[in-house]
Amino acid sequence: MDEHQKGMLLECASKYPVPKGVKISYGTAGFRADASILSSTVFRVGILAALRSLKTKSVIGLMITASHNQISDNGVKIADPSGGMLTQDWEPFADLLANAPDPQNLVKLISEFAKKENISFGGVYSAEVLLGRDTRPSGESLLEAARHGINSVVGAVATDMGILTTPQLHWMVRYRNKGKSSLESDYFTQLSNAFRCLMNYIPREMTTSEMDELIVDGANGVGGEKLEVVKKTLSSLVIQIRNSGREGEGVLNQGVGADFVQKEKIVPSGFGQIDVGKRCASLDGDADRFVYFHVLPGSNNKIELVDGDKILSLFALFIKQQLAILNKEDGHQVHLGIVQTAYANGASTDYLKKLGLEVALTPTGVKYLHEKACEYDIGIYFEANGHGTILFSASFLSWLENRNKEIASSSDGLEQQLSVKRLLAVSELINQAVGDALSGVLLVEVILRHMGWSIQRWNELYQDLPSRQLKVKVMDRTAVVTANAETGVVKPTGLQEAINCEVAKYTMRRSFVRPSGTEDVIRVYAEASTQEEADNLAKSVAQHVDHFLGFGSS
Ligand code: G16
Repeated sequence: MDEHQKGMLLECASKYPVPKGVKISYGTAGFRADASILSSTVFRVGILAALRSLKTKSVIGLMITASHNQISDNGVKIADPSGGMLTQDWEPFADLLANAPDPQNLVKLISEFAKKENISFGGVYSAEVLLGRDTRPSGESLLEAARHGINSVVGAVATDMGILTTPQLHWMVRYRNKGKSSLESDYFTQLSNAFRCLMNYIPREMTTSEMDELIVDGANGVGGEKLEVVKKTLSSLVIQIRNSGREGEGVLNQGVGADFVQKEKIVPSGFGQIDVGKRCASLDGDADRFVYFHVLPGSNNKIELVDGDKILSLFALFIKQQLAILNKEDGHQVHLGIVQTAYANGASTDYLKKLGLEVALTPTGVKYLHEKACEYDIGIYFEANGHGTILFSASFLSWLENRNKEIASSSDGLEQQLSVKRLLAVSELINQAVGDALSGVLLVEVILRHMGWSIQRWNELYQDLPSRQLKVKVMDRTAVVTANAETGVVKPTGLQEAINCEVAKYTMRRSFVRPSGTEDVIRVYAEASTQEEADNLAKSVAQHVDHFLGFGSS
């Protein structure tokens, strides 16, 4: 690193001092904290993104969002050249960078890291970073901090793509690096073309009830506004959007959104008895996850939740059907794999295994699930909270494309030809970079029509085991260390034994705890044969967590 570069970094970094006493760590999906303490972190992640761009000689994405967290929080996620999450190899450096106490220290770290990674400054390739942000009020100033971070690397260019959903930014990075046009309008065009294509391949006439409207809770975030755009391009889909973030509609993620609906299992604000039985979906704050639900009759606003596990099951069933049609004649074996986390409802895993599917388990976090799903010809991954997608390997896609080209001269029957076309359209509709609520909702809608199913029929695929999720505020969440895809606690000593004792009191039960990587809490999950048992098990495990690590309030 030459003196000019050093000088630039020192000068810019001095404008973004680290707040006193703050230690921040790279979590499940980047850095996340109260927005008021994040400027220096975001500035430094700007530098990191520019370094990553120099290292990979590719465009990198930087998204300002705290997704499902409360409005006063914010955060930063990085998209690698493939559009996926930042490589895990760089997470320790991200931690060091964010916590370097002063500009001199920061420059020393960057210089050493650049040397180790063979990154040269001021070379022929200039770094380029695409910036996006969600609708949080703190987003604008944090985006400026990121821009300053990027601009403190000689020659680096920051391109502001505006207010976006997180998956849109990931998609843009992926397509830019493939040399394709990657404007927001290209994203919308791709989604609507693929959706129309799949609708055209539905094997029968649709009944009027199948054309029923879908009601979407936009979490008062960016998703509602973007869905309005999609909606205008698709005449065959009737969507009513509530909690779209317009003035007076409510606060981002407050009593609304996929995280609220999935955890609380009650209607989001703006929904009620008037919606009983209707097909509803809920997006999260940056529209990277979604769940479905229908409202149950009664005054308590309870819902029947159709979560990420059931979305996964629907997708798996559809893909399996298409592959079965294709495999019929030439015996071509496609490796289809499913990836879940410990939060997956036990009934969903049983269902998927009964379908004959291979199911793998990873720790929480898209970065783990995505990596595992890449190992298959088609990998379907979903977290119960609604974050997931379907990945198609490059070799399987090119096999499909070739088969599609040869269709006119091949001996394939009509159904096989349609299966090839359907799978190709699914690979275009569903975001290949990261879980995406907009494309996910469109795929659910088209598959339900393909199957001729209502949301109630879909929900009957299997019956969820009763479960409960709680969170416990603790002094230091890093004190909990887990193993075996987060199903067992290694530290603090004695906590796992205490959980085992609670679990032993019930039949058909399971419970685990893990530190959240996005909120300052320990999460508790319990599953049992009745709701009362699941609630009691979760409560007693939460009390143990509080006893070991908390403030003693449970
Ligand atoms: C992020 C991650 C998800 C994870 C969620 C909760 O979602 O992308 O993989 O499930 O956080 O993580 P934790 O339990 O560690 O707090 P989002 O939608 O908040 O970006």
